[in-house]
Amino acid sequence: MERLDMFCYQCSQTVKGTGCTVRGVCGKEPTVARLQDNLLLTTKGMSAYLYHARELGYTDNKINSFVERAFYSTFTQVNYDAENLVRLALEAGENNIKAMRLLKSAHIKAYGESEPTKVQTGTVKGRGIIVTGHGLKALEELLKQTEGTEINVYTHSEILPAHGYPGLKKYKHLVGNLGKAWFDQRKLFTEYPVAILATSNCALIPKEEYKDRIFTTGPVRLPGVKHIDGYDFRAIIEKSKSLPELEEKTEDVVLTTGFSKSVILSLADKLKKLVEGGKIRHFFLVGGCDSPVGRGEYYREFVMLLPSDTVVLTLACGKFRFNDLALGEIEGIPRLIDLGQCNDSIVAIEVVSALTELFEVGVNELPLSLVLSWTEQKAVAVLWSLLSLGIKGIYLGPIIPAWVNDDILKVLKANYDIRLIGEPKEDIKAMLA
Ligand code: FSO
Repeated sequence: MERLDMFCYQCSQTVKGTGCTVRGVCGKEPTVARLQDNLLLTTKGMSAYLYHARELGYTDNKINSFVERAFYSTFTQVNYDAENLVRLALEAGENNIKAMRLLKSAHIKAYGESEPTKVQTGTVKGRGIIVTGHGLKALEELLKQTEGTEINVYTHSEILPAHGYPGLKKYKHLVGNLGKAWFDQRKLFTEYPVAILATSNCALIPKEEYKDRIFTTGPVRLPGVKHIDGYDFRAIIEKSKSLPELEEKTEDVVLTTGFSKSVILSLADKLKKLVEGGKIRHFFLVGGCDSPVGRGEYYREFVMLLPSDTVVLTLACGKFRFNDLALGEIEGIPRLIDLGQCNDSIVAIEVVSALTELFEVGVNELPLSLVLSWTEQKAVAVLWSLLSLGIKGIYLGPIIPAWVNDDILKVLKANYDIRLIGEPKEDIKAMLA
């Protein structure tokens, strides 16, 4: 029987070989197909935020009905209209703002508003569980169930901002953070012989070395890995107890996370004075999803080269490229401000909107530049949110998003002045000019 090598969902044809060669043959222009891909990615990103909000009991039917419409618009032979697909992407961006707001408010209602918190890296003596992903609800349930067991809980990657929430930091056995962005996990999880809980996307297929001590929950499934339905974590706690203790080995790097909208707004008058007095020249929002491909080190070089009269706001796992740097302060204002997870882009949006009021200028006249990384998954939803707000001149990298072809790039450049990252030094010069 002939093997089905690939099914093209754009044209409903099966294709032999490793790549689709028929795009365009079905009557859809490749650009239309790519805009459909973009809409799929954007809606997928938004769905992740909706999932975590629903876990905490919050949902919004208007956003859900948009998600249905957006997915339906990516059906075979339903929408060939490139302009309409761009409009849908902008609408997805607007809905993603609502989804992020829903999730932020769910997090605040459940755990209080986060506060700047120092997070130790390295290990403390005792048994441990590493939690990776974005799922605060899963982390909370694990913290409750491990209380008094002498098991220490560590965050990894995007769940680092959990340390800032009063309702989570109250657990003394939430002891620190291990590792950086999501793609170091195969090395990290091999290095630390403890149990691991994966709570969301960005879980990698495990190595044999730790396959028997990693567990998944929520939407995550990994081949040959035990899955925990609901929030009964007895199996992972038992596993952790059967594993050796970690040695006391704290590292020198102490991370700071948990800057909330309220904290930033409480600094508004001071920020205004510092900007007007020439002490703060420019703000940068540097963040997004970290990519193992392309020139990811650009973001570290970029932040390191910034002049000392600038402030960096950051969020999502892209910050692990540089959040160990000691950038110091400008008259009490930290030069590196971690706003949280990728969904906390809503905090960045609200802070930017507050800055426009504070300085009485439009968003594109603010002394602010945005430098985003890897706009393929949730970050693509965030990108369209920013574009839907009319923000121009955003820098993208470290690779061109996969859904962008030359025609789409032309439109993004013409309508939104989208730029691609180049050399950090030259980019900084252009942004400050
Ligand atoms: Fe990073 Fe992953 Fe959260 Fe993304 S851990 S890469 S799609 O999830 O958004 O920042």
